[in-house]
Amino acid sequence: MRHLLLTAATIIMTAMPYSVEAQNNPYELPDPLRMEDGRIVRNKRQWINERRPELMEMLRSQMFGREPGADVVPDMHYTVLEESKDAFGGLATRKQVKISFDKEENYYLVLLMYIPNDRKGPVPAFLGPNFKGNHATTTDPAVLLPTPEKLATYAPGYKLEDRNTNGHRWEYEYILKHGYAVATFCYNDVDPDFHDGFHNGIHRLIDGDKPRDGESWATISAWAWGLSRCLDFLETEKAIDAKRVAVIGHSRLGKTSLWAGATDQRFALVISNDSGCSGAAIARRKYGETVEVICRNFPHWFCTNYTAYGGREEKMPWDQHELIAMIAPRPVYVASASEDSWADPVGEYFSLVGAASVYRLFGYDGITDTTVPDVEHPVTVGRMGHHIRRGEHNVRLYDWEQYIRFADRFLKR
Ligand code: GTR
Repeated sequence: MRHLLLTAATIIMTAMPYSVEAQNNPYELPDPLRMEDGRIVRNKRQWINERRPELMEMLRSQMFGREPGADVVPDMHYTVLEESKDAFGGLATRKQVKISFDKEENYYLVLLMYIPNDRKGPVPAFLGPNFKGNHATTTDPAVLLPTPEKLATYAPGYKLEDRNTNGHRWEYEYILKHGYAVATFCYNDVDPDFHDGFHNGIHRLIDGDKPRDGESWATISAWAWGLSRCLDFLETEKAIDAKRVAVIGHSRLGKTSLWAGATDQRFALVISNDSGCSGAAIARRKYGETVEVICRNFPHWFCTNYTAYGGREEKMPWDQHELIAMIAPRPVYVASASEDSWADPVGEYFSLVGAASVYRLFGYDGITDTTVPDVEHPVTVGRMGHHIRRGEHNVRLYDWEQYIRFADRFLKR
């Protein structure tokens, strides 16, 4: 157990189970309920109509950039590439759908879905991007490989992974047996994960050679946009209840799932797995990865205005608890791993605590305990969930067990 001293809004760390380094950086978190003009938000109507739009504007203009809507791809269409009822020995229907963003199908992602066959009516689902291709999430030999043309658009030197290299992150059979569908696509399909000045991926189709500025959307926001387009598709998929879709992502894709949950309120539940810096972790703690480091190493992830906060986190007019607050009143789950100090598990926990006042406005309890829970002591309070898995930066069965337990409370009929 760790103990924290909480004085006004200042949090000082006093004990450190996750790292040998002391974290002696006192900081003051912005109050999510304080408007820019100093007024305090008193009720949910004020939050919805005034404060939330103000914060969204801040996050768009200063961090993720301004994402377009669905209207920029009027020719979006869907093609079923493959469908079979025999996945995992008959446990599920596998469906692979090409979601094309243009008429010529030069820009597309392939959504892999597994839907439990044992169902009465539409089922809830988990939707999340993957890193290495759909085929890398499973042993299932029927999962299509990316075409050589598609592969050539990914980062230079990107190799076709063997099947199942990331299978441990996608516990399909476990998820399906619990009554959920699951849908995934390779994030490179939407925007390849390297910095090329935004000439490739969905940016090329939507922005062409349009000049960019400090607020132009970047890659995380493109991935989140892709998640919303998948949800558009799921709204047409009869076997899945699009009103009960949990968006999930790990690490950079956990940052993405949080932003997708913020920008698209159709997502019924949001899960951040080890999202760390610029995801769930409080930036002002400057613990593990910092804003400066992330902007230097991954200049394509955020809008360029964000770089101004590198080394000046205390000057940020927001902090990451306010990204969590954007999800309110929908259920949110933040997970960490005990060895993942780069992602700052303590800071990830405190963003939940910092967002609790917003959930309160809606009449829901949140996590408010200022003692960080022990490793593998999951906590659910009201519409917030949290755990710290023992081990490394990853997604494991333990994580899925907690996500399903949490989702069962909100997405099951
Ligand atoms: C790291 C990066 C993190 C995290 C991680 C990942 O290199 O510093 O912010 O996103 O990659 O996505 O696995």
